Amino acid sequence: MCYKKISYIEWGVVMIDDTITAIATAPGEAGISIIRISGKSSIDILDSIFQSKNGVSIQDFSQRKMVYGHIIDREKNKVLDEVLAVYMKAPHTYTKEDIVEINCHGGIVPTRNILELILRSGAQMAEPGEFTKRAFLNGRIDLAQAEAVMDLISAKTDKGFEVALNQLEGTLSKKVRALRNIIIETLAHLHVSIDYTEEDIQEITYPELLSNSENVKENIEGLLKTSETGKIIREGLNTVIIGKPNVGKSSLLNALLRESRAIVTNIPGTTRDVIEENLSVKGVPLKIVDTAGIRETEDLVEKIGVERSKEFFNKADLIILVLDASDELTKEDREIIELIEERKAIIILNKTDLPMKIGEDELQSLLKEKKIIRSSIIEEKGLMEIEDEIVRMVYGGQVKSANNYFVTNVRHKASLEKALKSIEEGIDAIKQSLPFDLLEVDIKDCYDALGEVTGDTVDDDVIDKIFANFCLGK
Ligand SMILES: Nc1nc2c(ncn2[C@@H]2O[C@H](COP(=O)(O)OP(=O)(O)OP(=O)(O)O)[C@@H](O)[C@H]2O)c(=O)[nH]1
Ligand SMILES: [Mg+2]
Repeated sequence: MCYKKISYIEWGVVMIDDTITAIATAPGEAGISIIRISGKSSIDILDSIFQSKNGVSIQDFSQRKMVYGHIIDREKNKVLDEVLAVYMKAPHTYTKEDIVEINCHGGIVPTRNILELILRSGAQMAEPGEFTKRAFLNGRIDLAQAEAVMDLISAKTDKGFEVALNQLEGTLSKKVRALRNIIIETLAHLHVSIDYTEEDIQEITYPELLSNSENVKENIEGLLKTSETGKIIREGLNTVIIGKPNVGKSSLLNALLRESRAIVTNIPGTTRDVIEENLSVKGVPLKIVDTAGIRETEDLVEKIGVERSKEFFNKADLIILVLDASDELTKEDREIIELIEERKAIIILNKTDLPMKIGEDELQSLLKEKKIIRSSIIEEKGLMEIEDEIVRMVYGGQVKSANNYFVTNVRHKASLEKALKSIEEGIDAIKQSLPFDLLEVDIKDCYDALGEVTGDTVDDDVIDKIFANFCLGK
């Protein structure tokens, strides 16, 4: 029995005829593994390989009920494993198709043997992300929601997970759809105005067009504004700790990490190369780099370290400059302060437990508007303020709890930028009172670009590319 893959479009719904299977859990030794089957034949396949304890067919049990039994290779008359199996009927399932899940013993042998048996029984091996792709093609979720599934799995921080979960629940999609609805109404009115000029129909006016389009434009800009934070939530904020030697840079890294990662000594030039670490500050993921103190040096190894520090400095999103309060401002400090003038930076005045020598007035005048945080890493003071400031820098002026959607995906960002460009061109055309059929093109382009986010207007090859990045069994 083999189910050939035939897809055809019927009433706008893609019907998929073949049944797919994959191991849904991570490979290797584990308590249990789960093998998934989805498609028309999944329940028949389970029936043909599963024997419940009392010999009753699985189909005589109600759906969504875990049934205890064994997987039997009937051809070889061999028991493959002791399992719990469940079936779920379409359409209220992950893929909107009939789904089977078999919980077997975790381990390479039982999972491989059961998977092989399912394949022999007529299922096809699923491609990466194919279960989620079916959920999309069968209309249960849109493309942005499908992408959120992958983000959920790969999220490294609580915040990343929370944002992905919101996206999965459709927060971003809803916002985009609302904008598309405004546009479609405008387009409809525009159409009528173009096609039925002779008749007694209220034509859309230029001021009306302008106000609708500007509303759309502002909303797209609002979404795009979240993308900088969105990128950080997804990929981490590139942060670099700089300062002259011996000010406490490595001590700060260790304090933020809450472990002794970098060597700390009172010898200037202790850190000779960059040290990279990932950490989460109140849910904000940071890719943080502790650098070799920047100074003129003849030591070759240290020289290379200083050069590498400068490279990291150049590409950082956020700079944490550490200064020593117990020392006077030096030429090195002044040079570094000059370097960060145009950059997003947090200034830390460390070693405040020692007698102050630094000229604070001069320092503040050099730093202009930049905020100075006092700390004594050794006495564990100021760390909370530093963490709060990092979070504040990331969210900018935005109140994070009020904003539960962020554009985290570069594909979405590109589509929104395209939509923005089209609506801006449309607005220009409206302002010049160009003919309706010319405006219509720009407004329609904006509508289509927004549709790319939710997958309403997107090419098949884009869809294939997106799902190819998923893991197998999802
Ligand atoms: N009194 C005092 N000493 C501190 C403080 N923070 C760090 N130190 C000490 O300052 C010295 C240098 O600290 P590090 O963290 O190694 O400094 P660094 O900036 O990484 O130094 P290099 O790697 O050499 O550039 C160590 O002896 C620390 O214990 C502080 O808040 N107060
Ligand atoms: Mg150091």
